[in-house]
Amino acid sequence: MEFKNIVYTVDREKRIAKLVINRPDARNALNIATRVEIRQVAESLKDDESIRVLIITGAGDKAFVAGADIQEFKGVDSVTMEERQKTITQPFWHAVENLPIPVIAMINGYCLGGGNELALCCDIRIAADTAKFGQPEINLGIIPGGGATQRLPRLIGWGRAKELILTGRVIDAFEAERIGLVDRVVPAKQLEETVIQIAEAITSKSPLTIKIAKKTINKGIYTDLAAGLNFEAANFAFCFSTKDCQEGVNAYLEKRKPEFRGK
Ligand code: CO8
Repeated sequence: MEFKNIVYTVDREKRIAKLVINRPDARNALNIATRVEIRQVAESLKDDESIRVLIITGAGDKAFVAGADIQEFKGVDSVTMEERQKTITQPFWHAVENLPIPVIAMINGYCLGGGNELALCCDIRIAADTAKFGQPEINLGIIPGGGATQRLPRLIGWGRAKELILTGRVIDAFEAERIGLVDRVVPAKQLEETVIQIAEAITSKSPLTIKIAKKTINKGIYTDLAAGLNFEAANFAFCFSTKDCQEGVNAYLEKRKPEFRGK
């Protein structure tokens, strides 16, 4: 696959893929072409058993993603925007969020608007201490359109989400960690190393069980507790039909390291 707006690399040995949004001069703003390219990668990873974790980050040290590309808002009417949402933007979020493998957002600078919404579609968010977060759409006379009105309150609570969305306030990485918007903050120089460590911890497990765990958690985010618990019970039981479960239990009892095969 050839890309103009992203750099996509794969470490075959580690089974980790890395997607760098590569528009540093525009603070990695997500223009339409970038969204299409990221979606292409996500679609290609859906059935790729050889990759077990995807890392998403931004080029340079200034921004993860500073939001949608505001240039592409100029002169757009609501009919065109609705069409764009349906055909380009919503399928893009959906493709990232529903990837069967874990996705780690490696947040290395401004993480604003659609950038924060992209991070919200990832499973784990690790930030450099220099990163900054916010939903500044209100300053442009719009509301968030990439899921922040729905995903952000589910992650950090209604009150905090409303404060960020209604004021457009930009917060630093430590506040983002305190309110649960990011999972870990590390010195900028240690960002990549930390993310790789987490990715490797994941790739050392059964890829099958990892996928089941992610799917089960995601189902629970968007459903009621009873349905979520039923889904968990069914998936927990399903694990007992896998070879990896037999291997994990036997390895524990035999006091050795398990060798998971994803079956
Ligand atoms: N869109 C387009 N260009 C951008 C964007 C952006 N979001 N952010 C920065 N740039 C450009 C600037 O225009 C500037 O270009 P130029 O050099 O040609 O003038 C260049 O990047 C560098 O920017 P600054 O000089 O402003 O750099 P600073 O380091 O001083 O500031 C900031 C960085 C704080 C990130 C600042 O650029 C800024 O406030 N950017 C806008 C942030 C914003 O409002 N984001 C929300 C956008 S709306 C949105 O995301 C809605 C999402 C809906 C979902 C749709 C799909 C993704």
